[in-house]
Amino acid sequence: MKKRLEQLRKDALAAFEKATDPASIQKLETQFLGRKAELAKLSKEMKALASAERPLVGKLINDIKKDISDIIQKKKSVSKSGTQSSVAFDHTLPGITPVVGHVHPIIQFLEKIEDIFTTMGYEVVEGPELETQEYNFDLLNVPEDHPSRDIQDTFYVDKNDKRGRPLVLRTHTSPVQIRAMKTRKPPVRLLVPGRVFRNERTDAGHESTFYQCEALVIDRGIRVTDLIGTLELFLKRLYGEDVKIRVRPHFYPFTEPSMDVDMSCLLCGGSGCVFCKQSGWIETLGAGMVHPHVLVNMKVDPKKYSGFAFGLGIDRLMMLYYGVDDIRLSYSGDLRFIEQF
Ligand code: FA5
Repeated sequence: MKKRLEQLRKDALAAFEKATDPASIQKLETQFLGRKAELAKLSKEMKALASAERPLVGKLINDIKKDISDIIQKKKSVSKSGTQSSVAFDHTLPGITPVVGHVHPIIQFLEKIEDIFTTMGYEVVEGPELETQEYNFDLLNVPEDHPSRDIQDTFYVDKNDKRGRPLVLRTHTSPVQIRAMKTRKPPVRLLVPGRVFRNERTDAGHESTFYQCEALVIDRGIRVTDLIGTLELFLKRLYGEDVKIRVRPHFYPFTEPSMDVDMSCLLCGGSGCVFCKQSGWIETLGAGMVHPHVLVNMKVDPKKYSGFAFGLGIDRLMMLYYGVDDIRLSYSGDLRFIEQF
C-alpha cells in the first residue's frame, strides 16, 4: 500500500506541474482529491491494515493530501496573477495623459516684471494679505477719519489688532513699504508683488481681488525725474519702444507730489474700446515721491533722504500684454481661458 501511495504522490505532483490554466488545475484537483479519487479509496482500505501499520499509512495519506493541496494553492495563485496581469496591463494600449496644471497667467506675467526690476537691482519682498489698519492706512499718512479711506473701501474681518480695531484685507501693497523698512536702512530698491482686495463693483477693468506690485526707492537725491525715467524704461522693456505713457497729477496721501500714469491702450491702439472706456488710455499705476511723514514713519530722515514709490496694477498690465479684454476672466477658473497661456 505504501508503494501505491508513493506512486500516487509522484503521479499527482507531475500532473499538477504540467497544468497551467485554471480549468485543468480544477480537473486534477477532482481527480486526485475528489470523493471518487484513488486517494479516497486507499483511505477506506486502511481499515483492513494491521493496527501497527495503520497510523503510519494514515500519516502518509495526510502528507500526500497536504503536498497535493500545497501544489494546487501554488498553481492557482500563479495562474491567477498571470491572468490578471495579462488583462490589466497591455503595453500596446495608448497611455492616459495626466492633467498637469501650470502657473497662472497673472503669476507668469508677474515673474516677467520681477525679472525686469531685479536686473535693475531691486530686491523682491512680500507682506501679509491680512493687515492692521495701522500699516494699511495710518502709517501711510491716512488717518482714521480721512476721506481717502473711502476710495479704497475694503473688507474688514472679525478679528481685532492689538489696538482693538478690526484687521483689513489689505487694499494695496503700500503697507509693505513700512514693514520692509523696519529691518532696512537706505539706500533701498524694493519690489513688492502681491494680492490686494477692495469692495468694488466689478466690470471689465475692475475686480474685488486683484494684484499689485509696489516699488520703493529711497536714497540721497532721488527726484521725480528718476521716477518717471524708471517707469518709462520699465514699460518700454515690457511692451516695446512704441508704448506711450501719460502722467497726470493725482492725490495719494502717502506721496507728494503724486501722479497717475496711463498707458496708450494696446487693445484698440488708442482709438477707444470697452476696456479703456473709449478714452484710448488705461490707468496702470499710481506713483509719487514718498511723503516726508511716511519717511519719518519708516525712521528715515527726510532731510537726508528722498524716495519714490509706485503701485502697478498687474491685472490691467497683463491684459494689455496678452490682449485680454475682461479682467474677470483671470479669476473665472475657466480652463478655456487659462489653458491659452
Ligand atoms: C494705489 O493702490 C496706491 N497704493 C498706488 C501707489 C503706490 C501710489 C505708491 C503712490 C505710491 P490705486 O488705488 O490707484 O493706487 O491703484 C493702483 C493701480 O491698481 C491702479 O492704477 C490700477 O491699475 C490698479 N487697480 C486699482 N483698482 C483696481 C481694481 N478694482 N481692479 C483691478 N485693478 C485695479
